[in-house]
Amino acid sequence: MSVLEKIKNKQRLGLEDAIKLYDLDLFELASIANDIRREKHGDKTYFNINRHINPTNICKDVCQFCAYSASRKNPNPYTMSHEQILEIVKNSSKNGIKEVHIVSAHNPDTGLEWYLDIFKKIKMEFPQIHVKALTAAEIHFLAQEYKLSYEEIIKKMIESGVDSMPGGGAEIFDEKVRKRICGGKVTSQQWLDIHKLWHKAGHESNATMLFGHIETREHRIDHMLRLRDLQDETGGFNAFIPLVYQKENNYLKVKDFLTGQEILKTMAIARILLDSIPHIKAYWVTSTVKLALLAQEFGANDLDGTIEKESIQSAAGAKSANGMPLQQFVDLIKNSGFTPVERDSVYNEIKVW
Ligand code: V47
Repeated sequence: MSVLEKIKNKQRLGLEDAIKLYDLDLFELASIANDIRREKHGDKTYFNINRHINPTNICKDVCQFCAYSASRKNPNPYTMSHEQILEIVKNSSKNGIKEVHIVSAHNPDTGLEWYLDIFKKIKMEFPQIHVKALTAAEIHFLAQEYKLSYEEIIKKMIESGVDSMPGGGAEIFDEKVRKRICGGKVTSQQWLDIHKLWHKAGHESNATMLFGHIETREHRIDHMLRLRDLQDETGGFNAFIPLVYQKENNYLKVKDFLTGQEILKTMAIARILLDSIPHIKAYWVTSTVKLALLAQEFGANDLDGTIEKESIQSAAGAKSANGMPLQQFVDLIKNSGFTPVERDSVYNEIKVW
């Protein structure tokens, strides 16, 4: 049976068939992914009003793709005080944010309580705000640093008020590529184990994939299929987020960058393969806004949010340092023919704009 027939019959594709999807005509692929997107979500495009906070950039790990952590290339180490963080949340809450997205570097100087206390303080002062915090890479770092099990860290996160986990730290699961781009940090299996434990504890998370660096198409498919397997087991992933590699100020020597066509094909393939992950997020920060809007017709049904301040990808060249104003966000979705639906962090609908 051909790949197209298998898709028509709603048969799942394995690695060999999935790779062939890249050989399809761009618009044929778009049409398949768009049909699935419309069946699942109609013309709704989800977004949230959120604030990203990156409390420290001091990191014990050296990921080759990272321009954010304090290093020779970015010699501006900082660690925010809890007062500074609370002030940010206070100001952002006036703008109507529903979520804080807190991701840090792996800072060995702060102490475990520094990480956990800030969640407690945010929850105490702003109980209505959803706290999405700590990637699996951070959880692994904290577990190692403080000689605790993943289960113990997860228990402490939940007790401190963390509601959901962001999808960062997944990068590319293929072990060889991973060793070259971020050797020494959480392994692929550990990343998956941590999300599994988080899901088993009754909470939801997202999953990312960093692509467009030294990986091949096959590595991307392998990454998605490992996520699909875990999702079959736990059902805990809300969204898959393909992050396009940004090339400035880091140590990776990448010669050829992705074309828009390759990015859109990857989004569409994600929508086709990840049948059990409800949402595909076109993260406008890394795909560019224009491509993210186009991605709505290639399977993506979520554009993340207004963000307000973005430090990780903008350090590597993305034009996202100041987020995007709400009205502009809504207008862009509307003008591209979709219905902007504000959501909370776990995809309950809040308002159709
Ligand atoms: O894992 C680092 C990526 C991620 C670069 O869960 C880079 O809703 C591109 O976790 N080019 C962290 N990407 C960001 C993250 C995230 C972002 C948005 C939404 C969600 C969510 C999670 O940032 C890291 C890494 O893959 N990153 N450097 C770079 N040069």
